[in-house]
Amino acid sequence: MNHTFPSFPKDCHSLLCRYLTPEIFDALKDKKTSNGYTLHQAINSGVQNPDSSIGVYAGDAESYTLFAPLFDPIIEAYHGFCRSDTHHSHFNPDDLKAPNPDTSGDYIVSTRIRVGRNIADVPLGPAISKEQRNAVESQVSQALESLEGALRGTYYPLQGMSSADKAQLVSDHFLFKAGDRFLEAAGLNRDWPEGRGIFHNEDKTFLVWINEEDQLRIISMQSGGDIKAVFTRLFHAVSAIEKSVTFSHSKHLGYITSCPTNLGTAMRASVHIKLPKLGQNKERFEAIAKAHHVQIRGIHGEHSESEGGIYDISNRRRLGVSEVQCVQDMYDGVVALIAAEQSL
Ligand code: ADP
Ligand code: ILO
Repeated sequence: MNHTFPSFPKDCHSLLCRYLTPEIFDALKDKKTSNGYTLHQAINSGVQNPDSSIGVYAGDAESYTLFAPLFDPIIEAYHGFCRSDTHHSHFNPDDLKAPNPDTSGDYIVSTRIRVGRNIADVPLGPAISKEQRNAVESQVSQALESLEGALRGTYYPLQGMSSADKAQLVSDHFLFKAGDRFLEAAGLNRDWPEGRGIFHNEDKTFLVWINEEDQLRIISMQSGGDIKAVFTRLFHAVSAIEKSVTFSHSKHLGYITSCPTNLGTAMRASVHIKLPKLGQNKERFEAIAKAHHVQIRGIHGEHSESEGGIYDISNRRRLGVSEVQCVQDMYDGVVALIAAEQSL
């Protein structure tokens, strides 16, 4: 354990840097969860990467209570969700009001909705052992390979996959990238690529990443803007997987995830959308995004840049809002952004 208070550069804006005071550091620096996860491990990603927006990762559900003096203000700042609040789920596709906002196909390239999940009573990725990770891979891949109908598919382990296949899956936006420096410093890339892989159905509209930032990332995606169809497929997929796998969940924080930004619903609903004119007017773009609780990312995942005026627009809030509300946030933001683009 490193007992020295970390130093952050002057221009550091991470929530870690904002909320880690010397008092909190001293109170938590010698604590360890029952899986042996320490404060040093929880903050290492943000210490090594001062350009982090958040900077912390949990090693298990217990991290959120043991290190609460640090995690609680970060959770409140990101989600607007307080210690006394309770998270409620509402994952019913019938209640989503989201007719395709772009029937002409001029703006929305594709729609993707994912949720993160982790297995109950197993440490999260930053604290998991190699054996536990491999056991998660076999349990989850077996559960997935027993799915039927439109969800039927095959599991492809990363180990043994050709470099060309990997590169193609990444560039087609189906597979996670290797070597993320934020995950590296969080201990999430240990033993790479063993225990990691991707499951997908034949037409790649239903996919599951195994043992990336979370043990499962359950994904529904397709071309165009039929958001309701994507949400409905995800609902059926999650319900089918839940029949044989029990996920880590708490009454207060909803689904437990390694990054506090994903707690609650663990849902990120996004579109890849062409907004070349708004892209030239950053102030207006960001103001509309902020007003509708949506986040702007580049099209090759978080921390990537836009290409050809295409952006990734997704719900920002995930905790203290329901699954239906997450998608509704994204939908309302997209409708407003299309209207603004048309007006320019
Ligand atoms: P996450 O969704 O897990 O937060 P990223 O932002 O890293 O992760 O995105 C993961 C991958 O999903 C990237 O390849 C990204 O381009 C792709 N992706 C995200 N949203 C869409 C979308 N609406 N259409 C197509 N691909 C998408
Ligand atoms: N640890 C990174 C990423 C935070 C949010 N995104 C994800 C993928 N969890 C940071 O603090 O910038």
